[in-house]
Amino acid sequence: MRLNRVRCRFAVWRLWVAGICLSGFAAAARAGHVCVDAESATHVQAPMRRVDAGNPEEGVTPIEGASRNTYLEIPAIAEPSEEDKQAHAKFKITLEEGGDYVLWMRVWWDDECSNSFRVGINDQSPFILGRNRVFRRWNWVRSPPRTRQLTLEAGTHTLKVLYREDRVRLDQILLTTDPRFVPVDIEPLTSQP
Ligand SMILES: [Ca+2]
Repeated sequence: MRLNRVRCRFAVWRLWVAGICLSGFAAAARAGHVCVDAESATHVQAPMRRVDAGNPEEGVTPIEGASRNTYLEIPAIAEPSEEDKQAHAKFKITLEEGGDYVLWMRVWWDDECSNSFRVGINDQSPFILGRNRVFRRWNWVRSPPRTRQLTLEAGTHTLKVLYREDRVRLDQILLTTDPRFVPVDIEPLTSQP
């Protein structure tokens, strides 16, 4: 009798654990939806830099409220040189399925002179993302409608976030085939192979 009760409790516990696992990986398994943290870039070209708001380097004024408290920024540059304008971050993003994607980026702009990036995907010509008027708080900006560079096949793609202006920050990058999806706050990250 006692043994049966123990077995039953064990079975319930296993179901509970399985339930947690399934719900935990639901975001990861969603086809056509990928979210990565900006600081997961495979390469960051200065003067773009990684900022850990919990442990900032000397001279860096950190901004709170980023996913994992870490983000990328292009700091203030008084007179950007040609070398400064090469600042970028490079990402490898794997898509489970092909389709027409919408790109969202969680950003922080200082003002209307610092509110955009250029984005390059694979070897295609870059497009501009941003130029909205939400300043000095984290906000999501999306790619222009029908951006042809975002028609992507399944597989691994190279995405570059490139300099256009200084005093800009990038926290998360999200690609989705759902045109109605609108991220609001920090989004759950997707596991990447
Ligand atoms: Ca982040």
